Amino acid sequence: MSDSIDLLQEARDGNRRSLSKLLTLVEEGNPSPVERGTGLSLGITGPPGVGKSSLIGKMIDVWVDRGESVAVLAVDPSSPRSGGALLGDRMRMTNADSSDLVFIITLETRKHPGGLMDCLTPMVDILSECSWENIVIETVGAGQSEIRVVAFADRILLVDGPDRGDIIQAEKAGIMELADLIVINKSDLPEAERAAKAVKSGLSVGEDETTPDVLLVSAHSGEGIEEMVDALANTTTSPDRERLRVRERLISAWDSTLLTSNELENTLQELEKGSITLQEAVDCIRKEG
Ligand SMILES: Nc1nc2c(ncn2[C@@H]2O[C@H](COP(=O)(O)OP(=O)(O)OP(=O)(O)O)[C@@H](O)[C@H]2O)c(=O)[nH]1
Ligand SMILES: [Mg+2]
Repeated sequence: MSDSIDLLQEARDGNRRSLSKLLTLVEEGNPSPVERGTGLSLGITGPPGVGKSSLIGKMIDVWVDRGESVAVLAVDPSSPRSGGALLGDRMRMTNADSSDLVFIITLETRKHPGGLMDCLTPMVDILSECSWENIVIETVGAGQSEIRVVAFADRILLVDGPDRGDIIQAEKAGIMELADLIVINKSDLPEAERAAKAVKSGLSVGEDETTPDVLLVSAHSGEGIEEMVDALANTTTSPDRERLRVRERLISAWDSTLLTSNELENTLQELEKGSITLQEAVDCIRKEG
């Protein structure tokens, strides 16, 4: 712990190596020297290939131009169409001045069989404690596991593409209900406008002041990016969405308890043999937890 307190002190003073080291320690399951803070994070999610990483690159430009710092926690930036490489290129491109304002960390879910819940929140709090102004959590894809990850963010941006299939995927996964703002990227493509209209009309059932806005943006042309950044700064969440997020976080904690239980192996074997029922298995793991 004394190590991490020293690292925190150095990280607060702007030492990026110490910050990286501290974040790695926490990612590996060591206790964080920062108490649960007020660190606010923005979760960015959406189906693969819709342009999340490209958009984050553009958002970084806007923040850096405004003199604001940004830290990105990229979760699983290893998909075939991943923007991990894009962000990497970006880092190489930025000049020394502006890259002082940018910090990118990658996290791999496969290293965290119990889920990311134990490290994500403490990492956000450390970044916030070290004065990182914008903290972004980027996920790949729009399935259940991505929902679990973005649910730890305080605001959620859903990025979708003009492709009907992508939008259906996000709808099916239930991400629409969690999003505080929805953007349709690739507005330079002809189908984007129609896609935005379709999403809007889907949302307008039961519309009220908490219904998220739908904006058209293009990471390629830059259209709508500043507006998106401003909209994110001003967006509020709704009690319904907050409830959904808390629910997902609880499910993550529940999963984590199950998956990291010492009784897991035993219980699986017993289940396989048919010597206990599923309910008995659950009871056994609950007792152990
Ligand atoms: N036409 C067009 N293409 C775009 C735009 N933004 C991104 N793309 C392209 O879409 C592809 C995917 O972009 P990424 O930024 O990697 O998308 P992603 O959502 O991060 O992808 P994953 O990380 O794999 O989920 C790339 O070929 C981009 O060049 C845009 O505004 N317009
Ligand atoms: Mg990406």
